[in-house]
Amino acid sequence: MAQIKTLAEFITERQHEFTYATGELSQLLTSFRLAAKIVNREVNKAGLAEDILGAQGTDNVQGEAQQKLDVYANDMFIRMLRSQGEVCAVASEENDDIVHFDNGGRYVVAMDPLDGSSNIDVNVSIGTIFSIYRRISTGPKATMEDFMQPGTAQVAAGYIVYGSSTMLVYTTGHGVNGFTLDPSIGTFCLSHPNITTPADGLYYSVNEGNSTDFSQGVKTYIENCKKSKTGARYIGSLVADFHRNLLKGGIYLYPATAKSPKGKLRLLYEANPLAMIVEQAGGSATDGGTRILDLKPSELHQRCPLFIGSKNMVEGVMRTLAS
Ligand code: FDP
Repeated sequence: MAQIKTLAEFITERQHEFTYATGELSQLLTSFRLAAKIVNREVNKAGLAEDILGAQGTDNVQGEAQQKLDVYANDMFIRMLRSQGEVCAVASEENDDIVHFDNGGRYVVAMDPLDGSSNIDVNVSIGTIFSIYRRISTGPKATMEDFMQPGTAQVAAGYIVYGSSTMLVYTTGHGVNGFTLDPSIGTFCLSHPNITTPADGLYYSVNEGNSTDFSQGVKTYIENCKKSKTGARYIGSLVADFHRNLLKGGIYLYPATAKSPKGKLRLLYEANPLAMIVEQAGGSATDGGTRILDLKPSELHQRCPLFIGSKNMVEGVMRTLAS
């Protein structure tokens, strides 16, 4: 029988790669590991449980209707991060402002607790995305300065995809590894060691319903994809589309539109963590002009255009946009 390696064992084995105190990374990732299992349980019964399924009746800071599971997932991740003690503050898609823990923790987390939430009640994959930074401010509480660090300062980033199986994928800057939740034992097991993304992808993922709003460069790139018979895949959950392209090779595009002139996706907890992961896997991420990880944030919920995936495809879109 092949030897099983659990996520907990893997983190312990690889914690020497972490620049800071070795136990800290285990604690940080434990929060996500535990909360992911609990959120996964709720996601799986969303089709049955009427009290969980459906809109909560409030709007989040982006003006989007919050689904009940968004709120549940947000509370769960925050509770787990607070209990582990390494994180002193969280920026979440679901909270207008920074959530402080007042515990002296040395890290801050930016997260989208349940991404692709419009797919919850139709049984389509959704996800969680997280980004971890070392705190740089020195006062009693974390400040905006801690969250305004560029993506290059991330010490770890990851996502969980709740799909036909549930996977946790993360990086600490030493490659990307993926773990699949074995529901029979309730444990994440190493299933995708050392993920590398193909340099030439087979798929492009974009909401073409918005295409009349796209710049001429983006339109031309999409036309070129069609001419070269590149397959189209769009799930409408960033994590799921990204994960698919990471494994198979492809590009995800969310350019500026008339409705979202700065792009729709959020820099801190969508673009940056996925950009760190894709680069670690050999791919690229850009906003169309600048490498995502070099962008200097100025707002907690800042949006940016996103072109992310296989290296040659991202280079191709950059060339087309520049021509
Ligand atoms: P959602 O609004 O359902 O939460 O993060 C926002 C996001 O989903 C991404 O997960 C997804 O890729 C994108 O928006 C889908 O946007 P469109 O419906 O505009 O295509």
